[in-house]
Amino acid sequence: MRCRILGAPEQDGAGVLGCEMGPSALRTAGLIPALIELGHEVEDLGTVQPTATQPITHRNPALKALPEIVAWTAAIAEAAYQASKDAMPIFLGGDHAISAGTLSGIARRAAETGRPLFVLWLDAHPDFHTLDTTASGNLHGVPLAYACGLPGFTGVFPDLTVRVEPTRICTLGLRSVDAAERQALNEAGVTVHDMRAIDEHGIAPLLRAFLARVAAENGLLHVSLDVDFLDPSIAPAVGTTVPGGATLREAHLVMEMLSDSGLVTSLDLVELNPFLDERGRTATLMVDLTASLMGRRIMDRPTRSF
Ligand code: HAR
Ligand code: MN
Ligand code: MN
Repeated sequence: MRCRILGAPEQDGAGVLGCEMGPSALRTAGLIPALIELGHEVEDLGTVQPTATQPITHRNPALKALPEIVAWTAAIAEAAYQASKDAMPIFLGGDHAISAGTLSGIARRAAETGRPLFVLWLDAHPDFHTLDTTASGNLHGVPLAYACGLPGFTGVFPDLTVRVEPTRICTLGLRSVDAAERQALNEAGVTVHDMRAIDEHGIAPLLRAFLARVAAENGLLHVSLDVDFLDPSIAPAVGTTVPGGATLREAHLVMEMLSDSGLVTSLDLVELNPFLDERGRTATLMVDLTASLMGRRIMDRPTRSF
């Protein structure tokens, strides 16, 4: 597989500073050698530069760093569109607001291929606020809603060329959902597998059903992996830890099933805050999970299946 690495050191979307160092930490933890070791062709495109900021005012006084996030979104969307032409882009965040750009750029690319775009959102949070419903004003809480074309972004965020179809999104691992998000997720028809569902059914059948849908429709699959999908005991380097997250084994299983499916066409690694890490363990874990997604195995498997 040919991969393109893009650093997006955006940090103003999170309430805690430090995600700016995320791409460096992922590189330091050996992301690129790990991919090469697995036989992939890796092209490192370096760091996305945000466009110039313009003053923007908004009726929601809580919004933080709106001009900066808008500028990042425009630049990342264009970079994502370009990088996804003939390779698998891997976006190194940066806080989760980068996905406003990655998703909109990938959706534009997908539309040209004529194949439907599916999104797997691995996160404690759905990040499904609009600019009007967010109470914290931290814009890493809005990217999925923006990419789906929910109301209120028009004229503030960059216009969407193509929106992501909410019924083709599956969220896995949710355990911190605000009331407005809950309602919006239901109305939009997003598939939600919260932590309770994972506990009741196991993570594999839930993921398998989604992958079967993607395969049946010959879809493209964008995976967005937020560090806080993982339990804080194994992944402390994130500003928004939520107890009760995915275990090491659940997370690796997800990655291995994704790899076996052969369906993943783009990837976000987001919310890593190296300032909060312990001797690089979270960065190292994110690299290990990426390696599993990209083909690393304990043992060969007799058949390729998910
Ligand atoms: N829903 C909360 C808010 O809007 C928390 C959002 C946290 N988002 C992330 N990315 N850390 O998932 O403020
Ligand atoms: Mn998130
Ligand atoms: Mn999160």
